[in-house]
Amino acid sequence: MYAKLISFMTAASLASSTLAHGVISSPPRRLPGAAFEAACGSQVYSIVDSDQFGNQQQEEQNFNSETTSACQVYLCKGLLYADNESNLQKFSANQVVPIEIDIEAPHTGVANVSVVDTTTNTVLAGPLIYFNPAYSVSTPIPANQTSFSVTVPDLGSSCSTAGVCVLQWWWDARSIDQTYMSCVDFTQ
Ligand SMILES: [Cu+2]
Repeated sequence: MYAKLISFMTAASLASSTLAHGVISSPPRRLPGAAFEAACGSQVYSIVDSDQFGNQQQEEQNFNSETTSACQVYLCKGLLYADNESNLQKFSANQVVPIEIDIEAPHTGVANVSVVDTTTNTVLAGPLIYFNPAYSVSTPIPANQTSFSVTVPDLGSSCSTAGVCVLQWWWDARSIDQTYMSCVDFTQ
């Protein structure tokens, strides 16, 4: 009886550490597609396509001979603008952008949103917002960590070309070595 209960609990806790976790639900985020599959391989593609809430480490653990150097999972989880041209947003200087985060399972960590130049994987502006602790397991998640706004600054000409700039939500739970990213393509 006890053994059965314990094995059930172990299975449940294993499931919660491998099941997933968080994405931007609005504005439209980068999704997996053919370009991502070509860069990262079919196995990594299947993992992300079947569960978009997953973390970057899970992708790395599934790198194989199909995975190319173009698979940069530390940036937008490796998802690519080429698969997401129809999701491109336009944000003017100082536009206030509402962001919704869908958290499927919390993990205590830190999180932020920044403007990232995807051609160099450098932060152009931000963090525009920062949470510490973020999405804690020890308290209810504050509403302003899943529904908030950021102000996109004047980026000059840095983000005038489609596919260069993203708003990247980045959530890092060091305690369990899981990192989540979700990106919104935009021009200004
Ligand atoms: Cu998780």
